[in-house]
Amino acid sequence: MSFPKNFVWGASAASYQIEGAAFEDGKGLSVWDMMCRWQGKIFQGQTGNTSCDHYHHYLEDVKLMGEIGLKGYRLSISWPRVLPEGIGGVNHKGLAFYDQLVDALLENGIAPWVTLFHWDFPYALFCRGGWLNRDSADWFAEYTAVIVDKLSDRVAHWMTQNEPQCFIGLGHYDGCHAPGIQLDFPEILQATHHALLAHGKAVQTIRAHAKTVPLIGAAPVGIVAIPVSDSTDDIGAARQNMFSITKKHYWNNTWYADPMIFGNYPHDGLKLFEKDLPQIKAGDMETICQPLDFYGANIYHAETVQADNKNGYQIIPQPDGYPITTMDWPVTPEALYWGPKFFYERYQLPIAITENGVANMDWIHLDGKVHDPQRIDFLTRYLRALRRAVEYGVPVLGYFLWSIMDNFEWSHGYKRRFGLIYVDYQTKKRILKDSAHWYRNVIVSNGGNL
Ligand code: GCO
Repeated sequence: MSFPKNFVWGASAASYQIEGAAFEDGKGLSVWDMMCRWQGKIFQGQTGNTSCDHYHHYLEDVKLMGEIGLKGYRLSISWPRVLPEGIGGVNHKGLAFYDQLVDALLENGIAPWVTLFHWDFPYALFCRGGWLNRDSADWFAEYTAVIVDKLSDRVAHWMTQNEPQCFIGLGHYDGCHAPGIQLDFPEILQATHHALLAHGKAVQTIRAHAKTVPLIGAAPVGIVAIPVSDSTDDIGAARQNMFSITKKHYWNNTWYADPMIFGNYPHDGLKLFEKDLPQIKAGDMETICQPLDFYGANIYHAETVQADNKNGYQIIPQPDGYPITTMDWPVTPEALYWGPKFFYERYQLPIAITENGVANMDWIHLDGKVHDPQRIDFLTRYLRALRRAVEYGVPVLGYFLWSIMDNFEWSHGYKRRFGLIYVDYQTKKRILKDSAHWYRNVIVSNGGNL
C-alpha cells in the first residue's frame, strides 16, 4: 500500500506572508502591519506591505499551482481585509478577493483548504484587548460567519487557527512576533483560553452556516519526538515527551489539543501551572471541545529522545555537523513518521500535514533557473517517512508543502526562502524552482516516484 488514491497533494501559504496590498481596497490594519513599522523587529526593516503582491497576481499564481498539478491549496484569510475593524462593517472588496481566489482555484481543479486565522489579527481589536479580552471568542465567531456565508458553497475544508503556540507565545510572551508584547504567564494562559474558546465557537459557526458538509480541523504546531531506537522503552519515551508538559512555558502539544479534542486541560499542565490558571467559566470546556474531522499538524523537525530511568526520557543532542536548514532547524525526516503516528494514536483523528518544507539558499543560477537539489532531497526523505506512516495504517488525508512560493517569513523578512516558486520581490517575477517540477512528478505518480 502507498498513498491513498484520493490523497491531497497540496501546498500552503498565509495571507500576510504573500498578499501585499496592505493598505488597499479598504483593508484594515493588522497587528503585523503595525509590527513592521516597529524598528528593529524585522530583518532589515522589511515589511509585508507588498510582499509577493499575490493580491494582484493571484490569477498567475493559481495558474502556476495548476501547472504544478496541486490537488489542494491551503490559504488563509486576512481578517482585517474582510472586516477592517475586526467586527461590524464588511469590506466587500476584500471579501470579493477571496471569493475570486476560490473560483480560480476550483477552475484549476484545486481544492481550497481555508485557514481562518493565520496571525493577521485586526489592530482595532488588539486595541480593545486582543486575545486577553474574553469577547475575542465572539469577535472570531462573527468573522467566521462572514467567511463561511460567502465561501462555503465551494469550500469544504476549514482550519480555525494556525499555531496558537506561536501567535500567543511568540506574539505575547517572547514578543518577537506581532503584536510584539510581553505578558506574564497567567495572562498568556488567559489569552490561550480565549483563543481556544474562539476555536470552539468558530467550529460551531462553521457547522451552523456551512452550505456544503464541512470538514474541520485546526493547524497547531506539531511538536514531535523521534525515539532513538525502535525499543519499546524509547518509543514510550518519545511518546511521553510529545504529550507531557514539564516546563512553565507555552511550547507543548497538549495544552492546546487536549481541550479541543478531550474537553479538558492536561493534568500535568494543570498541576504545573496551578498558580497561573485562567478563569474558566462553566460551559467553556464544552464550547472548546467540538467534534473535529481531522488533526492538522505543521511539522518541520523533531527532537531525538531516549528512555531514561530517572525522568522517563532524555533528549539526545544532534552530533556536531548534523545537517540543518537556513532556519537552523535539524533535518529529521522521521518526524513525518512518528509525528502522524503518535498524534493519531492519541487523538484518533485522520491526520493532515498542514505544513512541511525547508528554507534553502535559493537564487537564480547563471542559466536563469533556480536549482534547489537540497529541497528535493529533503522532501523526498520526509515524504518517504510519511509513506511509512501511511503504510503502518495512519489515515493521512493530505500533505501541504510549505510553501507554494517564497514569502515574508515573519521576523526573518525575506531572508528565508521556503517556496516551490521563486519570487523576485523587486519585479514580482515568478520562476518555478526545480523542486516545483519534481513535485509535479510526485503528484502525477501519487508518490510513486519517491
Ligand atoms: C509557522 C507558520 C508559517 C511559517 C512556516 C515557516 O509555522 O510559523 O505557520 O507561517 O512561515 O512555518 O517558518
